[in-house]
Amino acid sequence: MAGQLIVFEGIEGAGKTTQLQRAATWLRSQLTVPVLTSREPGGTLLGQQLRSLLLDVRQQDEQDEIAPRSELLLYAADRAQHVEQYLKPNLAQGAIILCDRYTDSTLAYQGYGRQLDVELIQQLNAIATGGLTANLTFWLDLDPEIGLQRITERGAPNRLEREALDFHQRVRAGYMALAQDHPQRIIRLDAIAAADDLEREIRTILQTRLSEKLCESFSKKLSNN
Ligand code: T5A
Repeated sequence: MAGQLIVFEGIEGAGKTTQLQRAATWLRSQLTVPVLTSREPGGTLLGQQLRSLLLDVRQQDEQDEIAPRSELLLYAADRAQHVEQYLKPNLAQGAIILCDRYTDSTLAYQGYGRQLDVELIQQLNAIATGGLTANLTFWLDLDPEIGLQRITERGAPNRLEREALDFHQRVRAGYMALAQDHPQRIIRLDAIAAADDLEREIRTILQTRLSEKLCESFSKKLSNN
């Protein structure tokens, strides 16, 4: 695969979307290869429909509550479509794709948060991705109490944001375990830092990691800025 898949992960309100957008703007100013952004769930037309099924608070209605395994399979369906229709074709063209959440979200939320079988989720991730893994993952690590406070200040929380604090604490513990298992791929950032400081830290890491991966002309441009 010619391109690079760079993923932003973390609990609710950790600042993933903020940092992903800033990183995309900076990379576009530095590189001549296409720099694309996407997200899960919701990176395709089918995914947008699945996203609304998954996150709409009306699903919280007790009679219509989404069962944990149904939830797992809906996220997997979103991912399979996203990989096939968007990620693989664009990576094959050499794009750098910055993606808001990917396979680690399912392990952290459905595996640790919902306490479904982690091995089963790994198998499902392998099926949904056809083996496509992230080249680099930024894990924005934040105390869930602070993340949820940021979300509440912003307004109407979605279905998962409404889960109890201990759910979000398990999710965070899941990310910790994943970072320990994949120290080369997953980089932990302390997301309590100011957005400008995090942006600088991410730029420095991208500069190093992409210079190693991309051809010389791109790396020259990256290191000169
Ligand atoms: N999910 C997803 C699963 O359960 N399984 C899966 O497999 C997948 C793929 C997605 C939901 O689906 C779940 C996880 C999620 O619950 P979403 O709307 O995409 O839902 O939710 P999030 O990805 O969590 O998006 P959020 O917008 O809630 O959080 P972000 O993107 O981490 O945070 P951001 O950047 O939007 O910032 C949140 C607020 O904090 C402020 C921002 O201004 C904003 O108001 N902020 C900061 N404040 C102080 N200091 C900083 N450094 C700040 N950075 C941002």
